[in-house]
Amino acid sequence: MELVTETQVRGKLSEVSKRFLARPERELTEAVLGLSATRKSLPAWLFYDATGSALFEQITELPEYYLTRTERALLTSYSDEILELASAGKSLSMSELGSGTAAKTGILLQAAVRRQGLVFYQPIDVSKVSLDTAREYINQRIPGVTVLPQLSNYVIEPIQLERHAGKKALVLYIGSSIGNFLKGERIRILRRLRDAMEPEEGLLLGTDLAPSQHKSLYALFAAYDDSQGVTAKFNLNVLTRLNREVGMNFNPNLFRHLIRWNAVESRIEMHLESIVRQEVMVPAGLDAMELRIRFGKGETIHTENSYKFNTGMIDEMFTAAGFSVTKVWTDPLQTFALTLAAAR
Ligand code: AVJ
Repeated sequence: MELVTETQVRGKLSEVSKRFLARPERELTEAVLGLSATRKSLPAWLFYDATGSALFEQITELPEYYLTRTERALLTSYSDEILELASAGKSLSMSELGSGTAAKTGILLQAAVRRQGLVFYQPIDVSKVSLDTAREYINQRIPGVTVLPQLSNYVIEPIQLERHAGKKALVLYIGSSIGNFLKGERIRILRRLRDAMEPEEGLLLGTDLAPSQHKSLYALFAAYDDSQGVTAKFNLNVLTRLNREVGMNFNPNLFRHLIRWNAVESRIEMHLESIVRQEVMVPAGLDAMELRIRFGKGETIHTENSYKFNTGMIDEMFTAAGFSVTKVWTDPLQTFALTLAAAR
């Protein structure tokens, strides 16, 4: 790999893509480019194929994964207040980035139906299975909601919010999904979202919070390295996905799930550590040039960042992206925050 230039890698990958890929080549090109870099990494959206999406659902139910249940409790307590502040007397429609199966969103949708009768809901996600699950779940459980699913990767594709005459949009970006992105990326995503919104429309953002006197680093570690090994499976599944979709030949048994707390960056990092010195192949395209990805023993692929926020980080991010904070809700132990912000 060291001997090949990035242009060669890109050229080569477009051949690989044409032959092997069902997905847009741009996405997997990004994935394999990450493996070709000196410090190997993969984009976090790669986790969410059908298997990965199901594993993530399992994670959200783990006793160690406090994020989902804390956010659910906040939504249960404050849905009415959130909708009251977001609507400012108008009727709302809702769009959600990274909706997954929309399990928690049901709480807000139910509250919205109670307020205004009918609600349009646009879940936006990279996972087809999750969108299907979301639509079915909502159609069965919450009459009054019209679900308009959109299969899209909001990280790299344009963000298009469904507009409805006479409705004010409320955008949901919950689950601390934004924690997957670096500071500059976070601002860029929120700015693109801001550009799709009208002034005064609301964005409800869920963020996991940094360790404090109430929240131990130990709890954070447990959340990302659970005793049943579900998170490890979730992490390792990206290798299986690359084998299937790009035709690579990873042996997942030769990698192990590894997490690190990066205090300087205030983030949990997930890595896959190569337990032996080894080589993995990206199969040859029409030019018959194979890519070999070499791993030293103990070398890692950085597969995910999960940023842990404080109020300063949240304020700064919203300001930079063209929003002003309306209100913040947190649990008593300050482990998780929901922030409502208005587009300026
Ligand atoms: C969906 C990005 C919020 O960072 O906590 C769960 C993904 N990674 N366990 C998170 C995840 C490992 C999750 N987010």
